[in-house]
Amino acid sequence: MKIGILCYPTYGGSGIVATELGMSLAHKGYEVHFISSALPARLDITNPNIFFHKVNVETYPLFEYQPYDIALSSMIYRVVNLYKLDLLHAHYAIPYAYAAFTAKQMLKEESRDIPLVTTLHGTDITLVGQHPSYKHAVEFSINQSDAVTSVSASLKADTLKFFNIKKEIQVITNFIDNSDFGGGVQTCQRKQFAKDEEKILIHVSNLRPVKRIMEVLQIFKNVHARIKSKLIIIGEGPEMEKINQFLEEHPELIGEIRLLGKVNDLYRILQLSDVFLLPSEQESFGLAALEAMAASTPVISSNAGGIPEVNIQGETGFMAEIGNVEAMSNYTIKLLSDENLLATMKDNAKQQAIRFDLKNILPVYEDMYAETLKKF
Ligand code: GMT
Repeated sequence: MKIGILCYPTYGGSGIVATELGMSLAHKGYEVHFISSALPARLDITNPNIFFHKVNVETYPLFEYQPYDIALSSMIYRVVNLYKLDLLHAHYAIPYAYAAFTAKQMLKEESRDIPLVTTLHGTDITLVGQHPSYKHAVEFSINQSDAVTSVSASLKADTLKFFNIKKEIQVITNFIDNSDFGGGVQTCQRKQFAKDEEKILIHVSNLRPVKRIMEVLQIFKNVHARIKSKLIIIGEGPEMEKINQFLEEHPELIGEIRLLGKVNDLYRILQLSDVFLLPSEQESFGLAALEAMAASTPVISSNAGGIPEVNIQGETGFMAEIGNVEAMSNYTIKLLSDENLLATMKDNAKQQAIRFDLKNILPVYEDMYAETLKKF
């Protein structure tokens, strides 16, 4: 089967899921064509079954804004024609499902068509997709798709609540390839970040307001007052300025907080960590939390959206109401001051990641593709 994957190339969760899925399909022998504005961050382009098609947006003096969506739908149409694709899989409703619908219309002009699967990832439904500028286009794109999946039961419920959806939505949860998380931790690596007696707290995100980064810092401040510890923050984004402001107001914490930006060997650093902080305001699933669990790192989080489907209260970590910094701080202190509890939760976190292993989820995607093609 030849599959076209439409996704964001950046470090955001939807792009990561799309890339990991595409690479796994390619390893199984599918021909996978990525259509995106840049090479997706984790894409291994050396696999002969993987193709990348960059969407080029021509500039023109008349354009106040570059019409990316038009360039995208034209590229989808061209790739479907050139490589004789069997199925399109859009990750994130806008612009991908919307542009794919337009490409399908172009094909229909020539009495052809291609099935479109749309996977809803989160903010396309709960945040940006709610905006009046996009809402009707999101609803339309979902209803025009031939199959629709969502990454959690919570996101499915939100989609049905916020939009008038006429299509069945199948929940196919996000997944993790646990084989990427092998190997023991070498002390020298840990020593690069903390002394032996210190615990390591970590947060990984694209530092958008929805991640509530100030709460990550406040939790760390509370924990640090009680437990010898360091905080590692991985990622880049608009809230970075707030982190700098916090450090200006708390110069005593400057040496205690490491800002690593975007890193490629994320797994290695997760494996060194003792607890992952995720106080998000919204989180359809929380792939970052699952990645932490795959590295045997328990999670202290809010209970937003789909997080309770991933982080099990008192088992793989602890959850508190969104914004309850005190509870999240106390849970972190409780976890880090009890070595037995920490060891148990590290094991439990790994077991939870194994439940979400790629080998369990990939066949569900394959069945869904086969079923979609059959019905088309
Ligand atoms: O917010 C992000 O981290 C990026 C965003 C995206 O769509 O790229 O992530 C969403 O999709 C991820 C993959 O399915 C989910 O794990 C995240 O929970 C979800 N983010 C939100 O809902 C805020």
